Amino acid sequence: MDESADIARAVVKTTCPYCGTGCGVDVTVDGDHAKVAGDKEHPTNYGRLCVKGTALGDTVVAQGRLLYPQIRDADGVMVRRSWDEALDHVAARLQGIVDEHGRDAIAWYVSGQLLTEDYYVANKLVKGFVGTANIDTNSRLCMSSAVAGHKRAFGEDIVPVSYDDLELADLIVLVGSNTAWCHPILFQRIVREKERRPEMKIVVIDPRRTATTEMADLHLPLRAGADVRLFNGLLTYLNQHGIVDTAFIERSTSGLKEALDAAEAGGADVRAVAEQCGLDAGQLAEFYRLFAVTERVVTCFSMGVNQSSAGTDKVNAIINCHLLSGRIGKPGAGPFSLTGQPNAMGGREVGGLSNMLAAHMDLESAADRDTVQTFWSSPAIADKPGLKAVDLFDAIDEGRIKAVWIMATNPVVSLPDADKVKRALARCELVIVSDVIEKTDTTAFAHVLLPAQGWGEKDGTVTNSERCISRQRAFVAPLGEARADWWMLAEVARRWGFAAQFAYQDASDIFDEHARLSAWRNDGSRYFDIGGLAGLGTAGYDALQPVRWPVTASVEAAALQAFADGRYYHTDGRARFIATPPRAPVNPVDDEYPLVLNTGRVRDHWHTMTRTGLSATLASHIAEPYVDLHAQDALLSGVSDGTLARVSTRWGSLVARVKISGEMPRGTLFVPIHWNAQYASDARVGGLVNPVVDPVSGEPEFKHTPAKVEAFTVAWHGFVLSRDALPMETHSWWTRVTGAQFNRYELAGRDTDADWPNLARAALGANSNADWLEYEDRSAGLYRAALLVDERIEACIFVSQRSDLPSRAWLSGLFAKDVLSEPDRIGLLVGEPLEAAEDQGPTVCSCWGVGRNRIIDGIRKHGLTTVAALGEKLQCGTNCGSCVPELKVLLAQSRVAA
Ligand SMILES: Nc1nc2c(c(=O)[nH]1)N[C@H]1C(S)=C(S)[C@@H](COP(=O)(O)OP(=O)(O)OC[C@H]3O[C@@H](n4cnc5c(=O)[nH]c(N)nc54)[C@H](O)[C@@H]3O)O[C@H]1N2
Ligand SMILES: Nc1nc2c(c(=O)[nH]1)N[C@H]1C(S)=C(S)[C@@H](COP(=O)(O)OP(=O)(O)OC[C@H]3O[C@@H](n4cnc5c(=O)[nH]c(N)nc54)[C@H](O)[C@@H]3O)O[C@H]1N2
Ligand code: SF4
Ligand SMILES: [Mo]
Repeated sequence: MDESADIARAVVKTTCPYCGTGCGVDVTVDGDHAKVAGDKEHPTNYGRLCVKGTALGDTVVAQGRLLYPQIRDADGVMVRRSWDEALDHVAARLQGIVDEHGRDAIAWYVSGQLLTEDYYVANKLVKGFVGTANIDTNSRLCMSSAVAGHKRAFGEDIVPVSYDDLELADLIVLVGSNTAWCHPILFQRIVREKERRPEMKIVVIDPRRTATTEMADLHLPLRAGADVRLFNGLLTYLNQHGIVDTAFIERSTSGLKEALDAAEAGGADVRAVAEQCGLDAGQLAEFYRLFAVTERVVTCFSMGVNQSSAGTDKVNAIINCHLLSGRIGKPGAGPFSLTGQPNAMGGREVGGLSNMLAAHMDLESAADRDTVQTFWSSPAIADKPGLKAVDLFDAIDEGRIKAVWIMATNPVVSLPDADKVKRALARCELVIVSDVIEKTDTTAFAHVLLPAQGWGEKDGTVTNSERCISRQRAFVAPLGEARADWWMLAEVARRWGFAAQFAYQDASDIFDEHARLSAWRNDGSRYFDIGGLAGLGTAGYDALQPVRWPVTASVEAAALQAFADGRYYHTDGRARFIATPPRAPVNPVDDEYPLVLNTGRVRDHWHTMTRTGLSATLASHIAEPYVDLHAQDALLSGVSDGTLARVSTRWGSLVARVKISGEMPRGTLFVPIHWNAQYASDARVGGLVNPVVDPVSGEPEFKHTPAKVEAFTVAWHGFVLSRDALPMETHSWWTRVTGAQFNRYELAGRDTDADWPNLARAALGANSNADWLEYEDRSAGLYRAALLVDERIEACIFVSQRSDLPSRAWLSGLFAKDVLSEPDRIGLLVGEPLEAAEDQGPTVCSCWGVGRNRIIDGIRKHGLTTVAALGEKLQCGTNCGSCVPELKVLLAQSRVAA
């Protein structure tokens, strides 16, 4: 046997646990390090990975893991217990609450980050054996408007487009989607196709300028919330210009007249529509024209559509246009809801939402309930929809729900009106949390903590945005006593006397049952059918290759494009046009709260940072919580770039760094969703978001809360870099950033007469053989110091009355050195590098660690004008491509400057 065969055997093929793009990953375990590469055979990414995927190895670590079951004792202290003790406790306490208050007094709140097998067992246990539908999921915050829109239009939650269709399209419309940052590999596929066929057009509809809009032929910066108006206008326009597939409409749809009437009610003239959407009429007309003249159009949409009090109507307003023009069920055409979480789609297959039943069946249908209950041999089945996420936490707050089991989600950070969520959990009799991480904003409220297996330890399947099922395979042994989420649930079921119905040996048993249920009493009545994957056995399941559903026994049915036969899944087999009269966001701005708070994602962090927060590579792109706003609004609010500001709404407030990126339209703010109490003193944006929801889907209006901005005045700004972790959480404002060889703390304080030399010594713990470099200018409020041991830097601190402190990137570089040079030491005293080249500036290309200053310098020095030339010279942008939009901006800015 040669060595290469050994290495080949050690590669485990699995799936990236981040976004719904669903990239295949090859993992090689090398000692205690997991080496990660793109899977060249996976039909999603063909070997590519974005920054987050590439840095996955950094997150397969023991740091911060929840290792053992714990129960809170009478003094409020979490105490380690055995699995048996913990599960006995959970089963008995839940049973006790049901006996006393009924089955609707307990609830589950689960997640699109569970594997399909976990998700299936959770739904089976709750809906079929507890007999309540009080199980909702964080997909309510994410995909529920798309689900509701699909069900209204198609009769079933079906995404009719595949990634290949994007490459076949001649026009791609991206609505409310920052695809470049949130679905990077999918976006790279679009960009590459655009390079191959420059005549292919990309239109982006988003109030903000983003990395995605940078790559577009046309950007429509519409007024927040105006999407229904815009697509109603398009429907009218298409109708007026005869872009109407009459044969298809007569054969396969109903409801057109009502939809057209509702669309036209707002005015049929493009200029009027443009004005209502806050758009330039010429640009809007250009979009309408492009849509009208292009047969192959895919409209991708994401959270700017779903997370709205008119989210479901936005979805249907988009679908209406595809139905009218017959641009659906054909190659390169159709509406495409991009899923957020890795298994958002799998969750929908198993009926994860509180108003759904397993295998795309309906909770409200007696026949479907009978099908599911008979298949499960279950004693009871929920017969009314359970509470949706926001209502569910209200019910906890009001004491109607007395116990909740939270799995794989962090609601204290991610729900709207999140301070209320805190209050509700503090009041709740029994809070059970299964998580992989010990300390989160939510685990702080747990009475019982159950350690779940992390990404590298779990086995099962996930389904991505294009309905492709991929295996997630374990490649390391579970840490501590971590167990699969499905196992915890099945063990509780066993304690309730349902051992026979939950007798799973491994994930393949569960998948098999799920596959069989999807085909049972189906006969083509439900499009979701993976009966062809039943009976795989453990070996077949282990070897399962990525496959798109449906996978029925009949090969022809599976190969057909969804809706190609013009058949839909309402009982009459027709699709529905839905009338969508436009509605403004529920809470308008007013004099007190004059700005619209928009919230969303940054490129290199994932949600509440429990995993991406561990990676220094990922932390270096955007290190701190920030509020982005227009220069004019900043002026009116009395704040300036780089200072701190308080952002407040009627629901709560936070403090973040002001950023004037030039990307925000007047009257709007953008705050990222990621920072929370583990990483910052006061930056949890969920506390500010209004708890308004869409009336059909129950999805929260995360993108629109009236807000105001004020200066957060501090006496000093500072930061500390230290090889040792230090307790820095006492200052007025702080944020913690993971560094490669150090911990970084950004600080600010209101105390005016701090004795820095003493404070620094106390904080950094100078020992006797340490070398202490120090500079202080009391009158200017300046202080800096560095601690050296054996010529190596151990820690440094910089304090100033002003916020423009020395470059952290330069100082990070010093921590990589074993011996500091003379110029390094002088630089520390002067507060800046002696040679400019030492300061890369903030990271732009995380894959190759290339900073802003180096890129600008490269452009100037070598007269570079293209992204390709930059890549050749500095490597930036040549791996995952996520930074290409930022490189383009830097190239453009340098051209302007020149
Ligand atoms: N890097 C990264 N990637 C992720 C995630 C992550 O945490 N980090 N999370 C994943 C998950 S779960 C999800 S759901 C997806 C989300 O992916 P996206 O939906 O692409 O991301 P968001 O940043 O939430 O919001 C998208 C855009 O909607 C715009 N928007 C706001 N209001 C409106 C409006 O009224 N109309 C329109 N047309 N647009 C509007 C915002 O300005 C924003 O640019 O990302 C997934 N991918
Ligand atoms: N303001 C605002 N809020 C938002 C959004 C927004 O755009 N704006 N977007 C919303 C959307 S789309 C989403 S999807 C949510 C996401 O919000 P959350 O679901 O709350 O965010 P995550 O940080 O992904 O939380 C996942 C938790 O599960 C743990 N975990 C990871 N894997 C496993 C596992 O296998 N088992 C178990 N038991 N635990 C695991 C992680 O450590 C983490 O604590 O946020 C929503 N909230
Ligand atoms: S695009 Fe990036 S985060 Fe999303 S699945 Fe692929 S590698 Fe993971
Ligand atoms: Mo999401």
